[in-house]
Amino acid sequence: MFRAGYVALVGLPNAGKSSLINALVGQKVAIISSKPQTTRDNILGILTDKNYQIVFVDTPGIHHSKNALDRAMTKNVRSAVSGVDLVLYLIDGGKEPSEEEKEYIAHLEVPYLIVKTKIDLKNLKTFDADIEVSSLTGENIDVLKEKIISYLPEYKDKHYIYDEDMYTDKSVKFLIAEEIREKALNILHQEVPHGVAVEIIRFQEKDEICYIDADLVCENDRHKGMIIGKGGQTLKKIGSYAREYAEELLQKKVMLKIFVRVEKDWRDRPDKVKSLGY
Ligand SMILES: Nc1nc2c(ncn2[C@@H]2O[C@H](COP(=O)(O)OP(=O)(O)OP(=O)(O)O)[C@@H](O)[C@H]2O)c(=O)[nH]1
Ligand SMILES: [Mg+2]
Repeated sequence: MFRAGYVALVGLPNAGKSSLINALVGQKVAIISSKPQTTRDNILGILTDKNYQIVFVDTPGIHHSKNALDRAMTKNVRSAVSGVDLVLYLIDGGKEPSEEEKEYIAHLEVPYLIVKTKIDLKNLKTFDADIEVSSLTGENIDVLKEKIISYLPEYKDKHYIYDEDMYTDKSVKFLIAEEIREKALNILHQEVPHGVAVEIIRFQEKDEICYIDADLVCENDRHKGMIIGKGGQTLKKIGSYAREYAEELLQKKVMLKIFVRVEKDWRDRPDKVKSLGY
């Protein structure tokens, strides 16, 4: 029997959803950072084997809506949860689940597993979970995989929802834009990261080389200054890490130019949020 279906990863910001999806798929499909609210879109990570295909949906962390971007993210979570075969509800092993979370879980209308994450950490809290994992060490990832498969619908013949060799639904362009955002998130501090978006404005791939121009969008001139850094050092660092990733992904030389663009308070403007792809 072949099994195939959809599994959504849901939980508070920073619970470890993107890290777990990457660990399950065995490829980097989603960016990760220590700052909450890293993921903004629903991102698919696809794991195919001869007997199954699991389509994982990474989602933005559940949080209260403050601006147009937050509202778009909340909508993404809601749409991810409807119609899947299984929800993995992730709880950071170092944090006690809140009443609000328990209530959210109780109201889920699809089968779910509570997954306690980051169990490699010290000082874990004790709470009930269906499975405990570490994306960092890989502990229990295979056990979780087997459990997940048992929830998926069965088919007599091979039933691929996506091509066998696809590991994400996102384009190379999207993956590179996200990588730039990840590097920016990891290098920048305080309030800057949340107001950052990336737009690829030129993507020209030739046999030997790929030319990529990207706009790193931020909310005001002060942030722009912080992103560029003293003598352009910060932006240079972001660019060189992201270029390394792009060269690995495309298997060719990449000329990456990043420009910093200010879109005044874009997160409060629904039209801007939409035009930036959220
Ligand atoms: N020690 C340890 N840290 C982890 C593990 N999984 C994730 N983390 C860390 O937890 C932080 C958040 O991880 P993410 O995977 O980005 O979390 P997320 O739930 O996708 O966060 P949002 O996209 O903001 O909702 C990062 O600093 C990760 O490195 C783990 O198994 N062990
Ligand atoms: Mg994430």
